[in-house]
Amino acid sequence: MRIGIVCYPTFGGSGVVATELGKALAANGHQVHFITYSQPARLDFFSANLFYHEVSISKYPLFDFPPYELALASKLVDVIRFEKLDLLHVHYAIPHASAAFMTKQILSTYGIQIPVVTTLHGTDITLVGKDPSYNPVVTFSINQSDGVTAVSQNLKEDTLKHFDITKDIRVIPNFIDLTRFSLKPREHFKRAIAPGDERILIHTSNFRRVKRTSDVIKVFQKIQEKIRCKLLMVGDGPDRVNAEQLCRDLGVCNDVRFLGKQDAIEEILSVADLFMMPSESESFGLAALEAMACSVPVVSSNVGGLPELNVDGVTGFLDEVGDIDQMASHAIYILEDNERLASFKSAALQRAKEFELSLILPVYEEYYQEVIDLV
Ligand code: GMT
Repeated sequence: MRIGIVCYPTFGGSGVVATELGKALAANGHQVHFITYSQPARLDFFSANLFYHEVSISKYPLFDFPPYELALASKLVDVIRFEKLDLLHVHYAIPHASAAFMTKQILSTYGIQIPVVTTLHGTDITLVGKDPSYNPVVTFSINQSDGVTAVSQNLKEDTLKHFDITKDIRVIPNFIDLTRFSLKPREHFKRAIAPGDERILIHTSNFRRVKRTSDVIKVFQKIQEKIRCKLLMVGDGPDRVNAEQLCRDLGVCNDVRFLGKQDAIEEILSVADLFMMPSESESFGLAALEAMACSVPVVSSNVGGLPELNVDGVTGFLDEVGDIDQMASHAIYILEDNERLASFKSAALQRAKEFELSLILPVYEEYYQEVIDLV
């Protein structure tokens, strides 16, 4: 197939899923065209089947807000016509699903029909999409897509609760490439971080409010009262400065390292003993899956799609949002005993294997065919 993929090119979850899916489709013989405003973060190698088309937005003094959606739709019309694409897959509804609708309308004037699949990722529904200023457009453009997928059953239910959706939504979970995400022997790095053989905790995110990064620090401080440990904070975003300040206020700075954005996240995960994800809302929790694939158990909140990934008491624990004490006591339970830690680690890896790329890729391929046959 010749497939167009639209996504945010950033390190964020939806961009990562879209890019990894595109790479895997290309490796499976499909021709994949990424259409976005800059080179996707993980599109970092050459493949004969991979193409990247940049959406350029011209600046004009009249525009306080440059109309990206229009520039994207124009680019899509151009790429679909000239590359003769069979299907367009847009990741994250806003504004990609409505740009796709506009594209379909324009292409119909050329006698071209392009099937569109929209994948809902999370905040496009749970935060931004629900906002009354976007809701009618999001509802309309989801209903106009030829296929709609959601990354968890919970996100599907949330979408049906908050929007008047007439289309069937197919649940296709996030996936993981275990050839990349696996435990790597990195003893030298471990010794550098934890010279006294302390346990290593880790959090990776975009440091947005929804991630509750201050809870990570508060839980860490409580764990430290019982267990010698270090904390790695990976990523960057608006709440990083608050998290750093909180470390100072709580006097834990010497044991917390802020590493910023990192490419080789699997290397860092390989030295970790526990991953923390106390999010306010999380439609799937791809970062937690990446940790589990590197044999790292997860203490997370029990919201959104997290219970569909993290098995309470087996691969980690699921606690109420903001319940610092319970998260700390569950983390201590996992970390205080070597044998118990080993069994949580092994269960985390076993669970991650259920989301292996090779299992999910054919599901997407079959779904594409189903949508193409329908149109
Ligand atoms: O996690 C983020 O804030 C980024 C966001 C995105 O769309 O880029 O991630 C969402 O999509 C990921 C991939 O499907 C999911 O694994 C994340 O759980 C989801 N984030 C939230 O729901 C907060």
